[in-house]
Amino acid sequence: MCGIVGAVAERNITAVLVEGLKRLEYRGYDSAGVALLNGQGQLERRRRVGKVSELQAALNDEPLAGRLGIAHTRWATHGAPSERNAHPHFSGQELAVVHNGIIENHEQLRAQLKDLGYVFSSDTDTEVIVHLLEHTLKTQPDLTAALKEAVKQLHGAYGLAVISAQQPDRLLAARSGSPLVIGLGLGENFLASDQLALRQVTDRFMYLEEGDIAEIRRDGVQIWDVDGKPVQRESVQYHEGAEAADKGEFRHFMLKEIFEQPKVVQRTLEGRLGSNQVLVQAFGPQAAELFAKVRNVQIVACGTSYHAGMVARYWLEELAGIPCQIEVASEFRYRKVVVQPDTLFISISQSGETADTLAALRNAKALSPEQGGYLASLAICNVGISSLVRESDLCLLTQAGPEIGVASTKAFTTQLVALMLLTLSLGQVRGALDKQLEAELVDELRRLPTRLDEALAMDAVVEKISELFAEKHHALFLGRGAQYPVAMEGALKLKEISYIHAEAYPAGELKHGPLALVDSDMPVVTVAPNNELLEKLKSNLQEVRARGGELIVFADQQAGMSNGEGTHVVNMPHIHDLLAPILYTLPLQLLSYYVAVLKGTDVDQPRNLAKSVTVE
Ligand code: HGA
Repeated sequence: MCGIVGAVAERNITAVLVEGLKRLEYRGYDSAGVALLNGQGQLERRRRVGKVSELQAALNDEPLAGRLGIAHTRWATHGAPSERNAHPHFSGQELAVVHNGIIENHEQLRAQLKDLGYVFSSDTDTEVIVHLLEHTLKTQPDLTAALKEAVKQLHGAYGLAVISAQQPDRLLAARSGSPLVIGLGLGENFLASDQLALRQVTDRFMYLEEGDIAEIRRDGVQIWDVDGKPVQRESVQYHEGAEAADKGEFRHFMLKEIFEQPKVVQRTLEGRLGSNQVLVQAFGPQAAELFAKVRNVQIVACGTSYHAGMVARYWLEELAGIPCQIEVASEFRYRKVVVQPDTLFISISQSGETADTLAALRNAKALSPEQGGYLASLAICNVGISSLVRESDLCLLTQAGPEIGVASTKAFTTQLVALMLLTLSLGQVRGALDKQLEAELVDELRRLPTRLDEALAMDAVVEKISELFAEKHHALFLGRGAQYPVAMEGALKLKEISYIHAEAYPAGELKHGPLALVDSDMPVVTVAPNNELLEKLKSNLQEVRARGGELIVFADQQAGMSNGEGTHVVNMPHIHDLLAPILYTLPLQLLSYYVAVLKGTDVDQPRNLAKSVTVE
């Protein structure tokens, strides 16, 4: 994924920019570039396809030096990976821009700007921004004021860094849907899409918020909010290891990672939502063309990722109208499979190094078209430089950040978010998805981090309920529809970290066998959003109560369920039914966590398990 670095200083900043790009390499990219204002007051740039090391080599051959500059690693969405499409993009010799995100109305703006005489030298959506800014400067000569004016015309997502030969004292930034952070130095200041890129130069950061525009000078920073009002953003001191390697205020990594979910879900959505629709290009420049051809989907994954894929099957068939099959990778890889024509192969893995999933992908790719090969492969993964991502045709990276706890939590919910984005993209491109429903879901996705915060606020209630499991050896988890895989994930979490034997069933299956197990020693956990299956689920729960089973029900506020003898109801925030699997996962994670703490197990490193399963 794209990365941005910028700097304004009194020293030559070429090395700072290149080092920043190197630190962003893990995100995955296809080309890199840098532009600086040189000692003669001219903008100069170097761009290369491939790794930052290629750019570095180009800079060794033809050095650049300057005190104001911007740099970028590009992961193409509009226009092939090539030197002419690599950022920074120029308008004339005066103005340079780097951009993360997608400009949805780029075609319309391109046509207007061409009519005005602007000549385009790339196929990117980004180039419209730099010409639009130059055009705005004709009536509004102040660069900051012109940027404020110009961004009003952009639809879509952007994180922008801008420099001008006319205004050598400032680096400008604009954020809408794609993150940016300012790094505060002594007599010099920096900008990046991720603070990781700037840790070698500073430990003080200021995070831009949605709609912010910033003017960054050597001796200060000025920020305007979405309404154009001057604002102060808090500056935060970074402590080494404050992110991944430190549990902070939390007792275990797992609990820390559970509580990180609103933030990482937000990050996974960033740059991928347009005003009313999902930005299909976020899957890559060929995605729309390819998605239009997809007639079937095959998902392959292991463990928690497999459960994410199971939820996606409900979504893909309901929203995109695409038949979907899912299988665990360790089975799929050793089976002779019959491939339906035009099937998209999707692999899901946190690390991207899961041995079985990787082998399944390689088998799938080895099938020739005559043998009924797959249309293309797509990876949903948390690690940009992983084998799975490198070997797949397309990828969508989850932005969960490093996950230390062996039991996966934030990786799962961000996979669900990525799979919902994929479903909406496929539905949109194939014309199978109602536009109003898509707009509604995009809106709900934007609110999702807040809903997740509300669910986490029920922490103490869930902790209390966990006491019911202290002496138990078995538990049943029930769900219906897309909540069935959520119940499976809940059971897996409980098994993994508390070593309590737990099984998940579709609630309607209860009477076909597992009901025989139900007695007062068998707690039954149920997820009950307020959907059309609720009444059926309620009947299933009566069947449990009639046998003396103790019920723990996570139910929608509007589901009309209340506490009773042997029934413990936790009221969940109301959410769109299609997104409920993401929300209802959280209390099940918390439940497992607190049960494990009560049992005194090694929560972060449960016995016999490893984080990245790189063996068969
Ligand atoms: N749309 C721009 C930037 C792509 C991006 O942000 N990728 O993560 C381009 O294609 O150059």
